[in-house]
Amino acid sequence: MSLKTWILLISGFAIYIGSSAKFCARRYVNGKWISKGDCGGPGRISGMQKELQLKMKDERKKCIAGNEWTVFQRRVHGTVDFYRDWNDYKKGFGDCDGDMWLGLGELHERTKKGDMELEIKMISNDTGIHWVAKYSTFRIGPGSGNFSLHVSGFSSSATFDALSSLNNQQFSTKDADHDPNSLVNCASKYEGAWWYDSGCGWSNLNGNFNKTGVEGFWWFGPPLTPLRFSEMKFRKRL
Ligand SMILES: [Ca+2]
Repeated sequence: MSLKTWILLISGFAIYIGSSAKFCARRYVNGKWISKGDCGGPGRISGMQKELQLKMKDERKKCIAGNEWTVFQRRVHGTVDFYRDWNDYKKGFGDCDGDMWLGLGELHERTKKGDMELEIKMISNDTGIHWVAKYSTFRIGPGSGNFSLHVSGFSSSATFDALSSLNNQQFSTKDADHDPNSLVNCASKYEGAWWYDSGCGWSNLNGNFNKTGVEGFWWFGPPLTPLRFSEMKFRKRL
């Protein structure tokens, strides 16, 4: 590895030392790059950012913004396939700037102390109305319990609580049916991956982005409402 291309990643920081020993440090915070030092022309920065994004995507670190909100699910463009298997949902996938799922393993590690709160932003596909659903406690259990959902303390001025009824349910994917309905694989039937209950639930935020029925991407508002956007995030409870 030459000095010219040396990039060091330490806790989300990137340090670049060019051929003329110029110093450049960048950090990815809340969806933006923050620079310090002489980061040179746009061409060089573009290349550096691209390499950084690839490295940090692997480590899922670029989705994590210190003590602020950590986004763990986003549907915005519909360009990423969410009808995936258990291993993908465990590891995470997508692009932190766009459609993404952080990963169940990371979710458990970062919420296991039980001191997190949850916020879900949604936009109705039919009306364009924005909804925010808040939960004062949020925790994801360990892999040994199939990453069960633990959520309570709902509040919202506009929409129905379509998640608390799924409290204590295990996560299911099309190849890993952990829902309590012995007759149906809810993840397969509804083309998603979620904490489905015996009736397959009141929300399906990892459902098919391009469908509008129960196999689609929806939240029970009420009624069952197709969405064009969702973003799920958590932070330490204030
Ligand atoms: Ca089942």
